[in-house]
Amino acid sequence: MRVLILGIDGYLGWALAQHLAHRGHEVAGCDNYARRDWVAEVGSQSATPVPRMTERLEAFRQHFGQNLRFHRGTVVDYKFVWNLLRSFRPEAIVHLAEMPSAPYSMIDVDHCVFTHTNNVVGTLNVLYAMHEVCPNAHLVKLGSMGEYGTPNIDIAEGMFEIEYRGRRDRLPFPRQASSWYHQTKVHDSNNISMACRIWGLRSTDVMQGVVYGTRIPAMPEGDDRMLTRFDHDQCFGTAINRFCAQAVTGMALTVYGKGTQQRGFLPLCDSVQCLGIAVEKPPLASEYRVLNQFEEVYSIKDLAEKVRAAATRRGLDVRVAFFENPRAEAASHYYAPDHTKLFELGYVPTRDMDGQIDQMLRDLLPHRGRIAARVHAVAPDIRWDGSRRPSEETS
Ligand code: USQ
Repeated sequence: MRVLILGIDGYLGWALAQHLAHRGHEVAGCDNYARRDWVAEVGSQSATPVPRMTERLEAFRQHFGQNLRFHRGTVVDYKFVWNLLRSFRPEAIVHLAEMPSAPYSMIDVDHCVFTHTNNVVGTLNVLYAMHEVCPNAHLVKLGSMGEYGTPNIDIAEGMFEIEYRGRRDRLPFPRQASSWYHQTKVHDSNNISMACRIWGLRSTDVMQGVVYGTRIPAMPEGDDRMLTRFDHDQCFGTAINRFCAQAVTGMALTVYGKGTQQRGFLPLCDSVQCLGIAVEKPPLASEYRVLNQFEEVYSIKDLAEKVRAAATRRGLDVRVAFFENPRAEAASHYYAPDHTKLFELGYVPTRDMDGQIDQMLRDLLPHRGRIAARVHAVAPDIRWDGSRRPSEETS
């Protein structure tokens, strides 16, 4: 299948390109290198060195025997998107070209508005270009489990049956985001669902949990050019990844609040597995399909303990520290999201979090100097109330 990855230079994009090529798909991609710039803006760098794109493409050709067609550009430019679709004629488009960080979107009004413009306008451009150029292609769009928030009832997989004043319907499950970033994903979901309704486009909106990990099976061993980026700063590093980076540099693990908040997590290898399944098993025309994508639900405190235990087994001395929570999020809450549709489509979870954490520690140890060099970007000081002051350690 011809698959176009928007945002191919990022954490998921570069890994997904390898997974899809390994499965025999013809892959093309675009990127404007924004992720490299945003991470530099917040004073950090990827723990794993990220080569120039020309080097990445050469390595890709050597390992997968195909030339990855790469185009530099932004999805916020409509002409660029239109031309890209016209020249590659994708059968599936995986849209990862969004600003992915909740804290970055909360810095100030400029970062909030930028996140909205980049994410919402980019997705609208993709929808319009698909409508005009390739209406039968399938859009796989990366959404977020954070769109749903933490309601006090089970979370449905996209749509749910509801009875109100004696009448029944199947409606979108309520979205209650808690960051401007997550809110852009809510807007995207609404826009994509409408495009399917009025134009007959087909789309899978993937409500993805928090991803962690350094490797996927398709990634060739022993060639660092094929590694994907790995961020650990307060904006672009996700919880477990940050904890592992902190562990290898001897920093205390930064648990926010009491760490009793719960989220759904999944390893990078399962993230790309699920996106691949979505690509290979498209929905019907006009269908707006929602998949909740995570492996298991954990509290942040339990995850920090898991990382600490894994680091101890590797002879590292690690402490778990609790910081006042810079975010506005429920500390204790009910959390029971459905996630069955991917299993019905053939998803086989890896279920090896301890192994994945150990692999991360092994991959990060050679790069501990790069992480330590950006240690100032790790401590949280972006607060959801708009102030910018470092979170105090509470214990
Ligand atoms: N957290 C800590 N300490 C840290 C970092 C995070 O306790 O050092 C806590 C946060 O307070 C939060 C949880 O861990 O409760 C998850 O935070 P995160 O930064 O790992 O993830 P989040 O901001 O929710 O966003 C990430 C990705 C985003 C994706 C989302 C999926 O950056 O692109 O959409 O995970 S989900 O969380 O399911 O919405």
